[in-house]
Amino acid sequence: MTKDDFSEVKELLSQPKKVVIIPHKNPDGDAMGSSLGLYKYLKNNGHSPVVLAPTPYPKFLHWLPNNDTVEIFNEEDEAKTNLINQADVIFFMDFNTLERIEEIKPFVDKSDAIKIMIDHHQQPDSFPDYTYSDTTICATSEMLYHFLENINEVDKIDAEIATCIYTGILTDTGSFRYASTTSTTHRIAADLIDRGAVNHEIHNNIFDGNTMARMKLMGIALNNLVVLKNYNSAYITMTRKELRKNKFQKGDTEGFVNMALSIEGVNVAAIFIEDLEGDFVKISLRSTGKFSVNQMSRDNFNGGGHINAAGGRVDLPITEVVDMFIKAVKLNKKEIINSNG
Ligand SMILES: [Mn+2]
Repeated sequence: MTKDDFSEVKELLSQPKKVVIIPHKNPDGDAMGSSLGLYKYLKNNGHSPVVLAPTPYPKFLHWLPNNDTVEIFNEEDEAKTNLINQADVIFFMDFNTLERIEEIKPFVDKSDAIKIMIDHHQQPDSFPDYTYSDTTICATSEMLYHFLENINEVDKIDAEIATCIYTGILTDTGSFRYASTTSTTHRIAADLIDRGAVNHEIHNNIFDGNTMARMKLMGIALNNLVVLKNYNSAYITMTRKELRKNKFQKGDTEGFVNMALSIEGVNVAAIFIEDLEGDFVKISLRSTGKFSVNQMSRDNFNGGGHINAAGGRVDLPITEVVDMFIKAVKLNKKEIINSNG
């Protein structure tokens, strides 16, 4: 977005509007943090906003301020489809293509609302009227802060908005540790604390909600962990059977792939998880340094994301997906070994 674009958006939001805010499906902390932060800002300023999530999201995010106002989309439910049909403005938070909200896409396609995307994933689609995209920024939630800066509204950030933005930054930076975390990120985090985000409570809310089922699944993940020493790589598999037996709940495997990446000498890590409903395997990839798992996922796993964090899915048996990964790390051996050089 140019300076003029920000002025136009500011002008657009100077009158009360019906606004729908859509995070990506299976929303994570950044998607929900940026969406609910924007919700509260718009609500405080006379608009009628609603966050419409394509699918449910994990329990560890349900404490977020105004979580009880979030609607989960259902194409059979006219009250929900009407939200889109009657919207003046639709915000798309933390995703770059309508494929990430497939359930809602047909309704968005028909809508003549002004469409605004705020996102940090690579190669955004061109459908929105305004696209605020920056792939160098660690979190869409940090981008929401910059968005408010650009329309001169940072002073409107209250404690709830600050809490939401802080949560998105915290979860998308792996607690301020990924390379995408900049001094600006820390300055914004400091400002958010000054504006009422209680940082230690947010950390507790996000990380101290482990269930016994999740701990058991973590044990299985660690047991299934394989290190490919010659390729500075590691991977974890989790089968449908293992998930079922241990009462898997959405979000339980969140962050497991980072355990593999944390091993000394491991520069690329993957987790392969059999889906419980569909006949496919979900993949999460992480890397350190210059090696792009976004590219690896685009080339092999029908997905994408960021340089150091990407996802994908493949409709093949898990053993074959693992073989594809092993082939890919062999092919990229040099780049992976030298990724931190
Ligand atoms: Mn994000």
